[in-house]
Amino acid sequence: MGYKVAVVGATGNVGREMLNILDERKFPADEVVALASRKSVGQECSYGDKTLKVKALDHYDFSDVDICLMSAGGTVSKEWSPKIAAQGAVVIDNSSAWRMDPDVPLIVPEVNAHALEGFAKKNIIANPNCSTAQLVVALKPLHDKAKIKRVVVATYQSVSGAGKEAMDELFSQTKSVFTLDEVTTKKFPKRIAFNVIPQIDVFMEDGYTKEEWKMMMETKKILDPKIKLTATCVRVPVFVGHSEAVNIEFENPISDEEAREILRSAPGCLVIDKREPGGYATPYEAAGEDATYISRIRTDPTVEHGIEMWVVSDNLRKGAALNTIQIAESLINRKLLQAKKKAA
Ligand code: 2RA
Repeated sequence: MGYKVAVVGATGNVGREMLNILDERKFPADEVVALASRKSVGQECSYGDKTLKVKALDHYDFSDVDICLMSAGGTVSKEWSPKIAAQGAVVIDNSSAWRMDPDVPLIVPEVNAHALEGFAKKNIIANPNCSTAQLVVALKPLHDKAKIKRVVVATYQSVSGAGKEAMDELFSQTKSVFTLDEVTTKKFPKRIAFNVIPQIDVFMEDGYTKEEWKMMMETKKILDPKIKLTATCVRVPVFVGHSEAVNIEFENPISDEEAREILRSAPGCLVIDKREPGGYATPYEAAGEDATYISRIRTDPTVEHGIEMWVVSDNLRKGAALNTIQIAESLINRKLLQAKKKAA
């Protein structure tokens, strides 16, 4: 017997990608339902060769749903995840609402699938922020080898991380530049076309942004609370794919050759690292793919044991939808989730 899966926020960038990936990976679902807020009811979403009509979240009975994939933002998740979980569906949430809750596991399956064991406390599992997910996939195998002390990361994040309207804004601003029309800004604090913006999410009291804080705190929760991390998160005019320049300081020796070999065989990682023009990954190649691409691996000679590298991934996939579905797959593979008996 297969599972009944609900996708909440099915009309958004990540929700649509979730439906694609469920189909691509032949997720063992007998039934998939697309849910969203009332204003999206009746819209259509593709799931393989089927078309799903969107239903309203607030009228839905979750009592026979096994897995609920949530991508409807923090406010909706705060209200709805506990209600859905109380009806016996395990909620895998893509928002930041539950990530730091000590009773909610924050999971990247290649890194800490073992932490899933605690999910039953709230019946909610959190998916990390996109920029954290790809980072920890690349850090974990190196941490196992040489123990990471400190990470300094600068991100180059695509506009799709900020949703569909943000993608539309990059498109329309770019068009306006060419047609000499006025460039109007709504979603971003400054113009994004032909520009970069050193702010993602709101400012915190200490001058970091919330996105930077999330990278710091989530890396500690997923990988190791002893790792010190500082980040500068930047929005760039790219539609899909986040890039990161990552500087890592280790406790123990590790050469760039060793790091490259370790990453070559690490789960979820794909090393593209020829030291020649174009011998590295860019978001253009990563978009639509599952892997976390790692390039420009080199020794940082300014510290005792340091490695510098470039990490790129599709933020809508590994950074969101794919990771969510991999979490569901891990629950099933670890026999932590049985399909409910459905009424005939
Ligand atoms: C962004 N990290 O790129 C966010 C999305 N979760 O804006």
